[in-house]
Amino acid sequence: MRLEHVELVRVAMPLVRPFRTSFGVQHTRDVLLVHVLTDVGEGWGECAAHAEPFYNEEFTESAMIVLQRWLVPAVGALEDLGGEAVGPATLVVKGYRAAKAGLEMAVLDAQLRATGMALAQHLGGTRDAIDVGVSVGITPTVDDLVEQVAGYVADGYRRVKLKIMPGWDVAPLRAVRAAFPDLALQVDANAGYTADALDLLVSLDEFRLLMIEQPFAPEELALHAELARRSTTPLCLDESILSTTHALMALDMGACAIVNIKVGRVGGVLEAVRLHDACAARGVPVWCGGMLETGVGRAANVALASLPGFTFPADISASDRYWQRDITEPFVLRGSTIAVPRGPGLGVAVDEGALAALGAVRTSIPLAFRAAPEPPDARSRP
Ligand code: OSB
Ligand code: MG
Repeated sequence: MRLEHVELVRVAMPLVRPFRTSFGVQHTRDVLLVHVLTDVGEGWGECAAHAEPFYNEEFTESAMIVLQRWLVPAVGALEDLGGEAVGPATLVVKGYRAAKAGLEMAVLDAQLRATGMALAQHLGGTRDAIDVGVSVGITPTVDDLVEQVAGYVADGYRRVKLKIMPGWDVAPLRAVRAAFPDLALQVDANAGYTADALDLLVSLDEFRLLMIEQPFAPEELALHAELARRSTTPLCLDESILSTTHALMALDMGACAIVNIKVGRVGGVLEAVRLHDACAARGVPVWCGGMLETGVGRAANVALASLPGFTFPADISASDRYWQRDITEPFVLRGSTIAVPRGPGLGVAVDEGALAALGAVRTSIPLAFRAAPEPPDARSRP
């Protein structure tokens, strides 16, 4: 298989409600899709980078530049392309894991569509439906939060993650826990706290949380380990874990007991599977995180979460929790689960009409760097 053409498709997707975290608020998702045409057919991938470098260093426009200048040329030069070749071919580029993940996803989609195999099957998935939860942003008031949580519980979600930050932690948790005494509840701080909050974070033990996700900055592994020693609530890392190696280091240090695995944060679904396998070998539970993906990235997340080591509910909610109209067929909630697509590749079809209606901007990446075919040998001409 070889690349014949690549285009980047950027589309502003309005969220059904604003999503506020410790690093800011989003009203619209700046979505970047990677569309590859190969000699065996097309494929789609999604780059999970956000419009701003507030979750991590990457952002949509930086990802576009890196894809155009280095990642697509490196992969376009391969004659024997397959999903597993994308990581090695782009290793020379440091970071930009969401951009790499988007390109790898598109190549895998094309490859698997051509062979008729579903991504979940290719990755070693063992379930046909996955347990999912919902991630609830910071709201203007505690009453608004309780009302939103009630709506999601009524929809069928049985695990709720609340975003917290300094000044928005004990009071909202007390109110939600009082309203839903038995709800599976966890929190995510997106690195919003510093060492002076250790006592406060230990005090969250009273809310019987499933886990606390990433309270401190990504590099503060020792501080996470200190909190883990002092509190009974398990710690989970998100932003700190960029690869399997990072996860093993964090586990060795006692900095976490649970790992959030995100395709875009670790550089692609194949590294995500390696990370899953390494954690499974140590008996460490993992779960699949989300980055407000469209149906394209969501399909990859669902396939990944069908692997056996994903034991906590995923941050993969139904499409209608994010979008009025998704750009693929929507993922729907059945009970508290989402079905794993069975079709070839990602198993979803991109709705070109939806992309056009949303005013998607398409940028073609020329493959002109590729050597022109050898001219026929002059001596063999008549
Ligand atoms: O930290 O898990 C996170 C969304 C964007 C960036 C970071 C995070 C999130 C979420 C939402 O929590 C998960 C989802 O529903 O996609
Ligand atoms: Mg998180």
